Amino acid sequence: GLLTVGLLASQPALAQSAEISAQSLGLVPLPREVKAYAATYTLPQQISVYAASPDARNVASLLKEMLAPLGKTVTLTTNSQAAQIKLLTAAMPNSEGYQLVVDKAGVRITAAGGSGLFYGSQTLLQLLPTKSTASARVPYVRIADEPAFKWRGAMLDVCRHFFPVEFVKKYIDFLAAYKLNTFHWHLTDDQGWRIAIKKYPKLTQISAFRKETLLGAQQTLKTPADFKYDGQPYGGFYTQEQIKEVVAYAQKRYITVVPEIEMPGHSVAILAAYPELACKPGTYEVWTKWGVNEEIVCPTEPTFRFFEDVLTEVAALFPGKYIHIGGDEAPKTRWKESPAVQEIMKRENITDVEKVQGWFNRRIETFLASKGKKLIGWDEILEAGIPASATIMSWRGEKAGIEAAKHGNDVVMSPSGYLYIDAGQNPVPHSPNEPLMICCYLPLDKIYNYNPLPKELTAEEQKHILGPQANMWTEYITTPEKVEYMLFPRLLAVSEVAWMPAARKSYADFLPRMSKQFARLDAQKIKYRVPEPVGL
Ligand code: TNX
Repeated sequence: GLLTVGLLASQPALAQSAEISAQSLGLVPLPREVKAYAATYTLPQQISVYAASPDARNVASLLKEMLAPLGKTVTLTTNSQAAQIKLLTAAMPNSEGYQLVVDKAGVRITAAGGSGLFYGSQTLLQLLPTKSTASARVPYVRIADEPAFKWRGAMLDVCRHFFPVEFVKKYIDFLAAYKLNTFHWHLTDDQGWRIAIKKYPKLTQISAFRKETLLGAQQTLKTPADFKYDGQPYGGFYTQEQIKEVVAYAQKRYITVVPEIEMPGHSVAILAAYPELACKPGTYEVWTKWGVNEEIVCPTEPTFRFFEDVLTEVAALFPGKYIHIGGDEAPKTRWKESPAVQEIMKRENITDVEKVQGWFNRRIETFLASKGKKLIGWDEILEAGIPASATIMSWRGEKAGIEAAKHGNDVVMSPSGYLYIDAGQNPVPHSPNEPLMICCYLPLDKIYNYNPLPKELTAEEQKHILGPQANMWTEYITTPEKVEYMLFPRLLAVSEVAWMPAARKSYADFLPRMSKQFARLDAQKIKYRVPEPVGL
């Protein structure tokens, strides 16, 4: 394309070196256009980086951190001549795209803004040795790159098991290294509420802790006597200061944090602290099982007041435009029995109790809009009836996502059969080294070959597909090490699903590039799963 012509014309020096295969560089995700050459440029131990804009200076400070493990020091300069790495800005068709050129004049990364410069820096890092060495040689390259999708997400469930701030930051680093830009933080669920809300202190005093944790795989347990617990109280939460710290950390790395506050289902932890929000006030406990709980908040005025207060604090903490309101798995057992709900149905002229959730969502959506936020929710919110301004996260396959896109809603594709990375990595359930398998075997090639753009949609409708998202539910993923094990190398496949157009992907081509990344994971002491050799 034009980009190539422009780059070529300005880089006569490159033509003098023999070309080598782009594949041999082992880049993940594979950039859109790569030319690689046998010649190399050597980065000195003390690198000076040219950064003239605030975005470039931010990326330069990240480069400093990224290069420190290689024994390099980074200083900033505004003298472009003296710099080994130049971070340059120029108008580009894709705001997240970048160009990376390495030749005898050094390294030049050009992008429209900070995110592109950051992605170019991540690509540069992948071209460098993984360990500290005196001469860090970078192959001459000419790379032009841009993402296929603008939503490139991964979720972490911190409710079923809690993960400390330090690990949440590490998770964000993982996403950033593979050019994802959205971190969905699942902050509330039946088994624990994890975000401090100043107006409701009992959410952290009571809702954040459960009596004990279930041992063993729930789906194999038949009678109550089969259920075994560890007898240890379990929980945790993030203070608002910690939330701000994580948001700022992500923002610096061009990652938007989407907080999820589940409603009206997956809410029994709220009832444990505020039982007056139930249809029938009683005593409730933070749940110690997994699955779908019938005890949910009642869609009455005190509940609206509660969520409006909570969302007011949440909206102030998270600068991104989306707030995820859950919406999944909300059984209407209690609503059906409730005279208050019957009254609402009469008043609002609703004949099907399931549709009360739609009415509930619309009120929440209006409230979010008043705070300048957009509603996103699991695909159940579509069934309940939702305006076109809501975004749907399609998890029960792609059907709801397809329907929503046809309807004019924006969609994030997160079908459980392809992108639920809590699913087993080993075909044999409950094999040693694997966490208990919550559901199913999800092989790497199935993730890799997922195409977020359904063929059922026209080109116009496909524009509503914002992108894919992988989800890490943590019922049986109890520690940071297990998260890393379930995340790697799958994150690399997810990265190519999100960054590359389907037509350019090839699993056969991906595998050797993925293997080259293992040295990088080893250097960070990440305990990834080594996939079995192909063909076995
Ligand atoms: C379904 S996905 C759920 C989660 C579970 C997950 C386990 C979704 C919206 N709801 O509550 O953790 O399955 O894979």
